Amino acid sequence: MSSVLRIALQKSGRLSEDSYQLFKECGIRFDYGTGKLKSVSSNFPAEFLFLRDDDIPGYVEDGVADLGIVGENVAVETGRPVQTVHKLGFSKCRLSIAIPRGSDWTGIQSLEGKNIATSYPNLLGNYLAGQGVRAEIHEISGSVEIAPSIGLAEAVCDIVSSGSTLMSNGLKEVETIFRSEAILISRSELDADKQALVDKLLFRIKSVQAAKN
Ligand code: PRT
Ligand code: ZN
Repeated sequence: MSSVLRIALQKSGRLSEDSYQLFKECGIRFDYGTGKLKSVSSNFPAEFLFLRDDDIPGYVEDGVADLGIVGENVAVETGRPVQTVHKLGFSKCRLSIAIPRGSDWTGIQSLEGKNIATSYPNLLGNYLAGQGVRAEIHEISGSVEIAPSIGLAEAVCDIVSSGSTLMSNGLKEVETIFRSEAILISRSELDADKQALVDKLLFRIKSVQAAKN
């Protein structure tokens, strides 16, 4: 039986459009946005799965998918042993610490003994440990930036792009702990047929990127 690559993409969110566009520019056709969870390409041996971004590293690790596109922030936070095949250059953002505009900041030590709200407890915990700062990390899954105004935390650690969400919540960005962009990830061991397909895909991706530079 000939091999088919299974590729996991974010169903709907900040990675989706650019991910779909990338395959389109690589000349790989498939239907998306139909509400279906799966789509087979009509002109490349690939099948696409549409998932929540947080689930993609796990599906790639477990072999449900061979490849996936996620933000580096999600790949690192989930800690799954997957390989970064290629950086894709879109969905760029940073993970930063922010505090209320009027609060004092003399450096990362200012967080000692403080409460910090975040959806990235592992990335933040590792960063603080590396800096020798002890703080209480409160994991919340969404609307992190309202935590200080409701008295839940003195600081937040959240994804920032333009900075306008922080600003409109009365917060100032004081330290960037991680920079991220979309990446193509793969399962650590692929058989020779699938690896050949990944190499073919990668060649097309690099050509598309080269044409833009
Ligand atoms: O539903 P699903 O779980 O699949 O999606 P999601 O809601 O978890 O993720 P989504 O679509 O919001 O983001 C997917 C990925 O895009 C993230 O993991 C990042 O790698 C990347 N990315 C790029 C961003 C942003 N920019 C971004 N601005 N992810 C989130 N934001 C949010 C941030 O959390 C904050 O609420 O946007 C707000 C800040 O934006 P600015 O422009 O106001 O600074
Ligand atoms: Zn998500």
